[in-house]
Amino acid sequence: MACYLLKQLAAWAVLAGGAWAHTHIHNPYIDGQLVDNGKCVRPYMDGFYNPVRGVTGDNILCRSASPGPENTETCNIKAGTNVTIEFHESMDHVSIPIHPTHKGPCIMWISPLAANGAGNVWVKIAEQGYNPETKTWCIDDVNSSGGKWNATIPAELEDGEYLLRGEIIALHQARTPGMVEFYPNCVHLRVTGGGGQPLPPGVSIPSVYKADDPGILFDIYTPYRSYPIPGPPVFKFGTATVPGNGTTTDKVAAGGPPTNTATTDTTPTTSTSDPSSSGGNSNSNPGGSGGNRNGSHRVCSGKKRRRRRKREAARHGEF
Ligand SMILES: *[C@@H]1O[C@H](CO)[C@@H](O)[C@H](O)[C@H]1NC(C)=O
Ligand SMILES: *[C@@H]1O[C@H](CO)[C@@H](O)[C@H](O)[C@H]1NC(C)=O
Ligand SMILES: *[C@@H]1O[C@H](CO)[C@@H](O)[C@H](O)[C@H]1NC(C)=O
Ligand SMILES: *[C@@H]1O[C@H](CO)[C@@H](O)[C@H](O)[C@H]1NC(C)=O
Ligand SMILES: *[C@@H]1O[C@H](CO)[C@@H](O)[C@H](O)[C@H]1NC(C)=O
Ligand SMILES: [Cu+2]
Repeated sequence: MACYLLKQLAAWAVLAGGAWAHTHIHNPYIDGQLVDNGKCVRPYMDGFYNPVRGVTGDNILCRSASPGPENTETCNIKAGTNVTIEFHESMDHVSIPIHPTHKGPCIMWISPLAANGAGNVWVKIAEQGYNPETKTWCIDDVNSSGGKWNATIPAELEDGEYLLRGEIIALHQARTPGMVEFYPNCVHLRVTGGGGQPLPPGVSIPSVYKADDPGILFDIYTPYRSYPIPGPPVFKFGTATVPGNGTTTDKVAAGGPPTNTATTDTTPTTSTSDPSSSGGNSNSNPGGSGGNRNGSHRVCSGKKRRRRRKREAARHGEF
């Protein structure tokens, strides 16, 4: 009861105090060059900065005004170079990127544009979670770099048009089921100069996320050593995940057939809850994930735990 009340207070405090404190991808940068005016980002939904709450929330794919590719330009990018996404609270690229109460991972996915985001098409190309050495989350880094976060377009990728989905997952209320916050936006990219290899089959979004994934139902106010980034590991050409076994990777012959069985796991329940999951190879964060929590953090009982939680919550500015 007390625990329930505390959770509710926390939720209300954040809702009341931080209604504006959300974020959106304002601009991409292609190989370091700013692409201004939201060009190549799918048109924003009304309330462009609002999160999508829970794994079944509306607009979780791209938070876009229309589900189709209309009204979006496609930006050229060379395979092997970086795409940078830039998060900001307001409709400009000078405002603060994201409120410091927000903690959580960042993920980038790509899929063939022709699929328009539907089906088992999404391949994870970058992720960054929690770094236990520095005790920082990807969101902290995003904020301190002015909102920017990078992924490298694989050099091996075949030329063509792709939909890039960049997302931040904010966990400040994620200990309450259904309250995790997704901040995705989608960018249209035309890859040139690539190595000719097609994307492997991917996962479907949002069904890759389950409400009780350890990285979705997560309590940042009880102590943690690690954080399991949800979804399959980052895909790298030349490696294949073993279906059904989370993040185990096998080398396949370098330059192997493009039809390799490099399937990202299409059975997300196993891939995301596998306790042996290492969280995969983060694109830019050596301590990005790893390990797993066994769910005990979800238990909400005991005076001591409640006091500690309250302290943690206060320190994190949740109240
Ligand atoms: C991201 O990529 C851009 C362009 O390549 C580069 O200028 C910037 O330093 C990169 N940032 C990080 C954190 O790697
Ligand atoms: C987030 O970024 C803003 C703007 O750069 C900065 O003023 C603020 O101190 C940062 N917050 C944290 C917690 O790093
Ligand atoms: C591209 O981004 C990655 C991180 O994703 C970074 O390690 C690398 O230095 C960046 N490359 C350039 C040329 O900035
Ligand atoms: C799954 O991974 C474990 C630990 O790495 C390994 O022992 C096991 O053989 C793998 N199972 C399959 C089906 O590949
Ligand atoms: C979960 O963690 C607790 C505390 O570390 C431990 O006592 C318990 O045995 C673990 N349970 C499982 C299923 O690993
Ligand atoms: Cu917010």
